[in-house]
Amino acid sequence: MLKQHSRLSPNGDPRGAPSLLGIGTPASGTAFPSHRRSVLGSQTLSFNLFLHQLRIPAIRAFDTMNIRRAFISFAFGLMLSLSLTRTHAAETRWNILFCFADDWGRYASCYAKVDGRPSLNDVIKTPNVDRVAREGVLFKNAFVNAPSCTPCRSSMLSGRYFFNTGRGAILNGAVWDSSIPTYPLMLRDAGYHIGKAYKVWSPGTPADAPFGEQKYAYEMAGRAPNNFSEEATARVEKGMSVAAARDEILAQVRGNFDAFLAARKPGQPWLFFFGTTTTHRTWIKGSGKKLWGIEPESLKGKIPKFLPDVPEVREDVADYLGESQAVDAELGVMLKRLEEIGEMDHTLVVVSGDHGMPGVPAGKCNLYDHGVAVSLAIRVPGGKGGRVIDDFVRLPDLAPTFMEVGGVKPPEGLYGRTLLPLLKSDKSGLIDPTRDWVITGRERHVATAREGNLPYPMRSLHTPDFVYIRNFAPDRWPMGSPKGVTATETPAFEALQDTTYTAFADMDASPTKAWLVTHRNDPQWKWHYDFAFGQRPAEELYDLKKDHDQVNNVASDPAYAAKKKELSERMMKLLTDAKDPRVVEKEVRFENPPFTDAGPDPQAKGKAKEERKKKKAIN
Ligand SMILES: [Ca+2]
Repeated sequence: MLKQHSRLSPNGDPRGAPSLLGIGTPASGTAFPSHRRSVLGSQTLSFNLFLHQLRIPAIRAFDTMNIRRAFISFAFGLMLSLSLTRTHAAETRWNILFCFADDWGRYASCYAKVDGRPSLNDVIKTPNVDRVAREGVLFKNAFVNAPSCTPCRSSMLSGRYFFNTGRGAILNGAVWDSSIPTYPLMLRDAGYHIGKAYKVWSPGTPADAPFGEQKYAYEMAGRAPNNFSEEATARVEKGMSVAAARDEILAQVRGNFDAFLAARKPGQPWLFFFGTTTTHRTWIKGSGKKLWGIEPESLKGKIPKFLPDVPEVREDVADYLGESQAVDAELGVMLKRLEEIGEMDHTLVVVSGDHGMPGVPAGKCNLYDHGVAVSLAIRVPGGKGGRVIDDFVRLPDLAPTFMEVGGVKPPEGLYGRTLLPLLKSDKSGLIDPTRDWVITGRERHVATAREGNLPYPMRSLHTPDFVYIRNFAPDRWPMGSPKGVTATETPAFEALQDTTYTAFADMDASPTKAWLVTHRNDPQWKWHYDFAFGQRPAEELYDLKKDHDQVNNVASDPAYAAKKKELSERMMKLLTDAKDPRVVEKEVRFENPPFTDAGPDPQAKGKAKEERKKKKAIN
C-alpha cells in the first residue's frame, strides 16, 4: 500500500513560476551573473550595515541603547540576507524530472512538423512529449555520444566523451570507475533528494553505479512499465480491457513516483530518473495495432530507405512505435502528478532516449542519424514555450546542465556544455553558432560479436550538412560476424528473430533482422542486406542535403574530396584534443584486456531474463 502524500508543494511555496532570468548557479558563477550579483550585493549591504553599526558602540562604549540598536540592525541584516539566499536557492534549485527511455530514438509526433517530409513521426502519437515541447523547447538536433546503452549512459551521466569513462566505454564487460563525478551523486551531495525507477546505467558492474546502485531505487510498486506490450497483452489475454490493462500498468509508474516524493524532506529539491526500458526489445508482435491502434499499413512510404517497406518490417516498426507511445503514457502519469502537487512550475522536465531503434539496419550500434539522433524536449520553469532549437546538442550536455541547476560546479574538460543559455533564451532556430557539430562513436557492444571479443571501432562527425564516419577496422564486421550465415546456409527465421547471438550479434534479434537475412538472396533486397550487415569502407561521407537517410556514401567521389579532407581533419583534431585512446594511443586499450575480456555468458543472460519475466508475470 502506498503512502498518500501531501498535495501541497513540499517547498511550502505557493509562488508561480520563478522568472527564468532569476536562475543562477551560485557555485559555478558562470550563468546568469546579474542575478548572482544582486544577491551578493544584498549580502554585502547587510554586512556593511553591521560594520557601520559596530563603529557606534566602539565610540559610545556605554550607550546600551545603541548597542541594542546595533544588534537589532545586525540581526535584521542577517535575516534579510538569509531569506534572500533561501529565495535564491529555491529559485535556482529546480526539481528535475528526467524521463530517459531505453532504445527510444527520435520518434515523437512533435517532430513531424520539423521533419518537413514524410516520416514515422507522422504516424506516432505522443501527446505528453508534445506537451513538454509545446510548453518548453524541442531540440531538432540532439545526439547521443554512443549508440549503445552503457557507453551512452556513461557519457550522459558524467558529461565526458564515452571513450573517457574508463571501462564504462564498452557495453559487455563495463565496470564503473567511481572516481568519475556524475550529476546524480553530485546533486545528492548538494542536498538533493535523488531517486530512480528502472534502468540508469546497465549492463555493467555494479548496475546503476553512477546513481548509487540500488540505494535510491523506487520500484516497489512494480516493474511492469518496463515491458508494456508483454504486460498489457498478458492482461488482455486474461480478459481485461486494453484500457484497464494500461491503467493497471501505469498505476505502477505513479506508485513508484509517489513513493519517491513521499520520501523527501520538507523543502528538499529533487531529481527523479525514470529509466523505462519498454522501448528495448523484446515486444509483442502486433501490439502496436492491438494496444495502440497503429495500423502497420499507415507506415507505407514513410519508413527510411534502408528498411524494406514490406508488411513484416512495417509491423515490427509499428510495434516499436507502440512501445514509444507507452513511454509517452508513462511520462503523462508523472506530468499529471506534478500538476496535482503544484510543482510543475518548479520542475525542469527533460525527456530523451539513449539511441535509435534496436534490431534494424542503421539504428542502434550505428553512427548514422537513425542510430545516434534522439528525441530531446525540455520544459523550463518560467521559460518561453513552443521553441524549436536547431543547435547541435549532445546528451552529455545534460550533465553540466543538471549540475548548474543544482548549484554544483561542473568538472573541467567535459565534452558536454551546459544547455542553460539555450534554455533561458527566448529564441528559436540557431542560437549558438558554435554548436554546429557533434562527435559520436562506438567500441565494443556485445562481447562475442566477433573473433577475439574485439570491438568495431568507429567515430563520426555530424554537422548540419554532412555526416563523416571513420571505420578504424574495416576488415571487421560492423554488426558482428555472420556466424551461421554462409553462402549455402541460413539459420532458422525464429532463431534470428529471437536470439541475438545467432548471427551479426551487434544487431538485436528481431523480425526485421530475420526477414533481411532470410531474403538476402533475393536480388530486390540484396542491397538492403549488404547495407545492414556488410563490411564498410574506412571512410563514409553523406551529403544530407541530397541524402537524408544516409544511404549513398560519397567518400570516394572526387567531387567531395575537399569536403572529406576538411571533415576528416576536423574530426581527428577534435578526437586528438579530447585524448581519445583510439586516436592517441599506440597500443589502443580497446583492443586489449580487460576491454576484450570474455563477456557474460549469453545463455546465462537469456536464462536470467526468462526467470525475471516469470517473476514479473507472477507480480
Ligand atoms: Ca539502450
